[in-house]
Amino acid sequence: MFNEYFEKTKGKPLSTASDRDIYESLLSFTASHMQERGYNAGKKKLYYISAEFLIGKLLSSNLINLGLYGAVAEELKSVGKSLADIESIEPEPSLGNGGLGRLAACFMDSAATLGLPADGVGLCYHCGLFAQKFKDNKQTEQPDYWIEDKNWLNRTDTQYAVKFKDFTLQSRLYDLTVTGYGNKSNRLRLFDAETVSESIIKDGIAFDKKDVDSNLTLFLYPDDSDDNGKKLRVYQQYFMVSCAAQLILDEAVERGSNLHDLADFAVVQINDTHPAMVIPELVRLLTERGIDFTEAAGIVRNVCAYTNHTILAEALEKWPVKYLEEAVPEIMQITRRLDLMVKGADETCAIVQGDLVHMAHLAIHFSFSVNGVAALHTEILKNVELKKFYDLYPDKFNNKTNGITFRRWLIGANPDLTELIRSLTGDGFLTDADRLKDLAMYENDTDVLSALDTIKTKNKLRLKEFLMKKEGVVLREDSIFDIQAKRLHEYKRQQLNALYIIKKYLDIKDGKYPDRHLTFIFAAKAAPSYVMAKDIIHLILCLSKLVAADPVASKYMTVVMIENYNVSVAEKLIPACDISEQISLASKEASGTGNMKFMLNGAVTLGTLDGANVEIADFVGKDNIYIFGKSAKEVIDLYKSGRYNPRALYSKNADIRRAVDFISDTAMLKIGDGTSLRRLQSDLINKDYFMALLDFEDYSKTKDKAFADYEDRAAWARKTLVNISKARYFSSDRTVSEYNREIWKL
Ligand code: 26Q
Repeated sequence: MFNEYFEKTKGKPLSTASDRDIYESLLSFTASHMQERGYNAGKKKLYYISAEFLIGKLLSSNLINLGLYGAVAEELKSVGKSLADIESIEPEPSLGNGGLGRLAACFMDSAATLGLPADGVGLCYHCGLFAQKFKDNKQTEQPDYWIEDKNWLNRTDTQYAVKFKDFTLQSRLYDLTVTGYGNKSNRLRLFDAETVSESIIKDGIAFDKKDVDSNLTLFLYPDDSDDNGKKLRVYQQYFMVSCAAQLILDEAVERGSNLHDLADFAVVQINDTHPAMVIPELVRLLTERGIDFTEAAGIVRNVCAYTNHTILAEALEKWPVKYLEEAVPEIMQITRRLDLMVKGADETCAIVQGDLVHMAHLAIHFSFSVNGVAALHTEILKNVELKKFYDLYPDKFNNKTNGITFRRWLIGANPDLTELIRSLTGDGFLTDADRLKDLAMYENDTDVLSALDTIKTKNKLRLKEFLMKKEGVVLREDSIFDIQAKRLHEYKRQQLNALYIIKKYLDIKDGKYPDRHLTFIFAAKAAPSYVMAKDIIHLILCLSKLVAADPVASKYMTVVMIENYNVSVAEKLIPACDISEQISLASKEASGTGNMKFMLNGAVTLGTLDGANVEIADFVGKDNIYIFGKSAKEVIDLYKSGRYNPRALYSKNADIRRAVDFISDTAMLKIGDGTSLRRLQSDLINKDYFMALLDFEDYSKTKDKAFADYEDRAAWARKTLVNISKARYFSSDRTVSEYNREIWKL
């Protein structure tokens, strides 16, 4: 079919075309197969507002969902072309930082697949998350342009005026069709500012932060380390929610709402606090359209639902009153009036406190639903972090454990495993993840277990080839692949993993060799202004150089840090993984979703009882997961007591001391930057806010056990089978169905 289409539209045969020609033609071919459906039909509709949609490349995902992937791949193969090569041409839209943005993308896929009327609403950033480049073993940042002349965006005629204090910006809406499995589509509605200009980007990702009309939608989350950065974030957020609110009201009226009954026509899911200003903005627009303030506030409360994605206090947004007054004084005024409506005895629940606006408080008071993203996370919100709010509104709080779309993370990323599951259980699992249950009966089937092992090796070979081209490193497919791929953050504790690697290295230097070659893979970006995170990257890159240059150590281990981790890299890494590192300090990771992707692809988790790891452990049972470390409760109590003392651990425990001391060993200083290495070392000894030293011993012991267990190949394959089968619960189809049944009611 594509063959014909190409010849007809391009006037030449496919066999003589360049990959770029084919890629561009595939864009329009694919788009022409997407079914138009009445996007503003029906009554109630969901608006999922999010500052991030980490959608990743769309070509193969769209082809899969349209049911065209296999046929197109075959056609291309028959003329000597490879769909994989053509996919690699597509620039990746990295319109998100990590989990929260990727979750939004998975939800769009699932909502479309389930046939739910749901729009995603966000910003059309000209540059996605910065491109990471390593220089002198350190991270540097480059702008990441992703919009080429031929792209997936549909420019629309929809425009809104967004009024700031001193000026008004004109927006334009770009729609992106989100194809669900079986060609049921929804739309991602991305707003851009007409005045934005890429010419103001200078020197990496620097730009004039005061030049708001030229820079508003240039970047995803501009650096917020200085005041101008923070202000810009306020401008961005207001721009996003004002466009969203205008769109929501216009469409609801078109569907027959008189606005008093808005809650029957629209539900707004607020993805973390970033879009929380939609609350005062909706109130403003409703009053502008003649509804009185108190009624408007009540309507908005019945329309909005809020998802919390974080427990870290420093990630909870609090905006200085003066920023809001400077950018959007009317919104500040409305926020104060909303605050007065909820003023009770407890000052700590107030929205405006001193000179700060607490965005989470605004979102909780004026939503009808507040949810956490994993069972443990929701319990911590209810009983610790947001206890006062839970006491006020017990009925609002609910849990929705995260999920991932199996279309991208299984069918797309792991075609061989998909085929094996299909041959064993039939096609049902593609739309009904529960069918993965049927895999369980093969637990003792040696053919199936060895097929799983063969597939893993094949995926390792694929990764090997990819990394050979991308980084020039050579992996060994007979090695154990131990992978930690996620944003770089102290609470995720890549430093703990690095300390283990140092220990292994020193053991090898002492003549204690592992049974098998070990491959430690990291992939992570650090926020550009996050010094400690960058220090950890530096440590890992130095270790990787140290090991590579050591003739003995390199025989037993390899350390790789992959540059520029993004969705496409994840799709290559995850299917090749044996051990999935999910080692956050218990109580700190709200859920995690990488943990789900890895298990679905037959990796065994090495993790703490944190976030969704708790549910993973419950499902797979203790023989099929490696759990270590202090519990969330112990950690929370330890913080409360203020008694954590890393220096005491360092002094007492020789293993810890040996590993920590090595960070500034002369061998390391020869490779790395002493200031950075010493800063990290001193932080570990004196602060260690995320308690890496506390869990080090248990982590080492448990990791050694996992490596030892790997040698019983049949038993290991059984573990991977159980993990794949139990991953069914973590389908985002299940998550989105729960949101719909209990919150959206579409
Ligand atoms: C806040 C203020 C100023 C600037 C930036 C931010 C900011 C930006 C991004 C705060 C938070 C984020 C992203 C958070 C995030 O990705 N959270 C993750 O959400 C996942 C989906 O629910 C969870 O699985 C992860 O556990 C959680 O860390």
